[in-house]
Amino acid sequence: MGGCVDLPLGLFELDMNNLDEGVEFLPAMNSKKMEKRGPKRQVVVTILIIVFLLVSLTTGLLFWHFKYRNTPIQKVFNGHLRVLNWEFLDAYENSSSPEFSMLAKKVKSTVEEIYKNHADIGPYHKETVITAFSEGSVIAYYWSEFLVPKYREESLDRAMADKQSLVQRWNPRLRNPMLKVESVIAFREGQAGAASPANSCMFSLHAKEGEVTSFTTPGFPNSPYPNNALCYWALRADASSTISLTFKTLELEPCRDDSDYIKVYNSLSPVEPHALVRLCGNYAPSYNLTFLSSQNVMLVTLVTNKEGRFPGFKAEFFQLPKMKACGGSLKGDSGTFTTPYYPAHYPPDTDCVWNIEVSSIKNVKVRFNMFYVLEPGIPVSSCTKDYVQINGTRYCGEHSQFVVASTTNRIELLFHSDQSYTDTGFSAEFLSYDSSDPCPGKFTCNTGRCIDRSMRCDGWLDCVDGSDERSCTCTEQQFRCQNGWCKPKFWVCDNVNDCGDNSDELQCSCAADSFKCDNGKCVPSTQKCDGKDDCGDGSDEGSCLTTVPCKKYTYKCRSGHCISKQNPECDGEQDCEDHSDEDNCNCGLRSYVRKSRIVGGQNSDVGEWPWQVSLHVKGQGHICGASLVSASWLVSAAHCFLPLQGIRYSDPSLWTAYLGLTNQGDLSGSGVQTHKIKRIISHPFFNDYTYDYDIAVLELQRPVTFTAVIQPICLPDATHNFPVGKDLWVTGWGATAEGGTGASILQKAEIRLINQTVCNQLLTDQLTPRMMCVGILTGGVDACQGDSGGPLVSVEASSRMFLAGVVSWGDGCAQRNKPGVYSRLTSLRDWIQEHTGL
Ligand code: 4AZ
Repeated sequence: MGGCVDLPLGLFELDMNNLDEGVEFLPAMNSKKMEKRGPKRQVVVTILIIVFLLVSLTTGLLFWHFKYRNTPIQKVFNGHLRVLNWEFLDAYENSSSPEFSMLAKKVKSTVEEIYKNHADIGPYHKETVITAFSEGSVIAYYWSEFLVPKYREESLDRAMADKQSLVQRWNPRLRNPMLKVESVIAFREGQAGAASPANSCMFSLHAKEGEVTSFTTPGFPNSPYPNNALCYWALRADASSTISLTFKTLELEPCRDDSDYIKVYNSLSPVEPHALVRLCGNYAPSYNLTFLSSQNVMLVTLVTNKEGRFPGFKAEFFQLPKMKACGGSLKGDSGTFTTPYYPAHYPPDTDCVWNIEVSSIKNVKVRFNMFYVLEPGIPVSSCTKDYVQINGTRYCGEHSQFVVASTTNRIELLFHSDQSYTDTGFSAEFLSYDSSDPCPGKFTCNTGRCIDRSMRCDGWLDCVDGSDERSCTCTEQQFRCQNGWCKPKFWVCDNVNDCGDNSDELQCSCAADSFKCDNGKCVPSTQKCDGKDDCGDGSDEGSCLTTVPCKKYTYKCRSGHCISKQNPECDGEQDCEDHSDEDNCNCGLRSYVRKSRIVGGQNSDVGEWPWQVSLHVKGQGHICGASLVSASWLVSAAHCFLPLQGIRYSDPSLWTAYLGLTNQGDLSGSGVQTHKIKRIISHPFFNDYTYDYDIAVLELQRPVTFTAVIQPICLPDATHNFPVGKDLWVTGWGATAEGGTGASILQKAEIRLINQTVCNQLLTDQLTPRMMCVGILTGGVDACQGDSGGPLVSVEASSRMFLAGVVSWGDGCAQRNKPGVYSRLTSLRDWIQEHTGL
């Protein structure tokens, strides 16, 4: 035995010698010994190797067979079938009733029989459970579990997907079947049932004629919904009805891949092809969350993960008669029409046709004012699921206003929704037009849309196809882009590609060995990150990411060390060794991830600007805006507190701050908090002639409670850089036109930061370093009287919003080349810190 063992070892050594020169060969005398015993030993070795190989092969095969080929995988299918020869009883809605159990038993054995007769299904079927019944005659819902070897999985999937074969295999076989079934449909289980929840709940609700039925997540609104939960709400209506379901409030965990979610199905089976919507996060109260079913059932599921505390939802549903038909024939010069139940989500599985006809001497066009026909995962180029079709062209997705014109007096419009995922739909009007003058008094876009003549050649694309900006002769104040468009000269070299072909930014590029500063200046590349502010705005010392000597433009960590990264505060990255750049960052975020898509114009949605404050004076109503920067402090403009007509506006007892407010007409609305002011500190250098240092901080008598509609805005560091050309948002209840009255609904406007030198020229040298100009130089968008003191905010890294300015003054409102002037927060930041500690 000893020799036998020696030999293979020797072989290995030989092998290894080929690899490693340091291993010695066996001595010559040993090899002689081996030669002598050679033939017998070789036979033994060969047999041993063969045996070894055979054993390995068999083990491998067995291992593969059991582990991969034969080890069954568990698969669950959700299905439903229609029982034709059975009457529906109310008791079938209660799964613990004897009637339910009796029918469930029959359906179960029918399903089992169907499976048994199918060679690709029967052998792998483990269990079927009947979960619910609904009317029509009787629809039974069930799930079936299978244990199937991997190599048979595909054929099982195929067989289960073939509803024809499932029914055919059943009916002819039984000469006298107790249950006549059809439409046996099953789908692979989606996520909803795949979880292994610790908490599950099941509710069954039937709509009552003429009544609205409410339901909520467990514990709502006093305690959060459970973690690790899977809850079902089976909603039913009478046989010839459909269901309208509305989520009145919805506050779930913010959306992530594995976050909590609810799904609504147009079926009592949680199957993806019948899913209507998947919702997570938090929706503004005005967001339309109404869904329609196509039949008399709906299923709501809630799937939660193992952590988080969120309130959940409150929902309502009622039944309504099944829609008979939609679409129809529309005649006349103009008219309006919408998708069924607009602005609720249109029902699935619906087809509508509108035949529109105007007077025979005119042409007809259709203008979509709202268009939301978006199906998740479907590119707008294909429109294979839900769509609108006009003259053979399909439209889907989300669009701002657009027009489809016909060259005759008729148009046929078709709307189709498939089984799954619905959206808000469209609201449209049809209009007759004269083919020789389609837009009387207006400019006609190539798409057929009519826009104001003043919008032609103004630098903004008002026609979606840009036809309003083509073939323009540029004015004195405009720059001609290479693509022929005319843009305001102030947009040249502002670091924004306004032309679309970047030609407005080309003449400004610096030489190859130099660096382009954010303010457009060129400095030698060697001066970048040299610790000196060569640009004058610190941009050559930004993003160097090293600890540097502290300078005016370097961010100072709490430790006293300075870093040269630009705008490091609250950007989600820890830049200071002591992480102080990411401290106090509970600010600048909206609570609602989805805001309303229906509210039009420049009205703000509830909770869209949760730091916006309305400052009221007793007997006078809203006077100025302000921004919430912490639980106890507001930032506003000093000029709001100047004495006027004998009234001492600097007296804090005159003022009341309204927080969480959107509509001035609803001061006691839900979510609104009122606070008295403890003290008003205006900047001591405020100059009521020049409006230099126009800033004030206000301390509240008691701290606010942060809510979904009340949140603080982030204060930028004094070194924060808001680059010229950046789009910023201004909000307020100020006048909507110069000399006009204030707005009732909080207004918002997107405006641009303008170069300080350019603006100083426009405003005849009235700017100081504590001011900045923001606006649209073509006019039309601006802050105005009553917006003063309110926020000018910038969306920064990690979507946080920072206070960039405070509405201060202007030469009128929204005039051409007269942008609004704002107090520059960064220049006044140290003073704010000194008085508020923030
Ligand atoms: C004001 O009177 C006012 N166009 C505020 C801002 C602007 C003009 C006037 C800017 O409160």
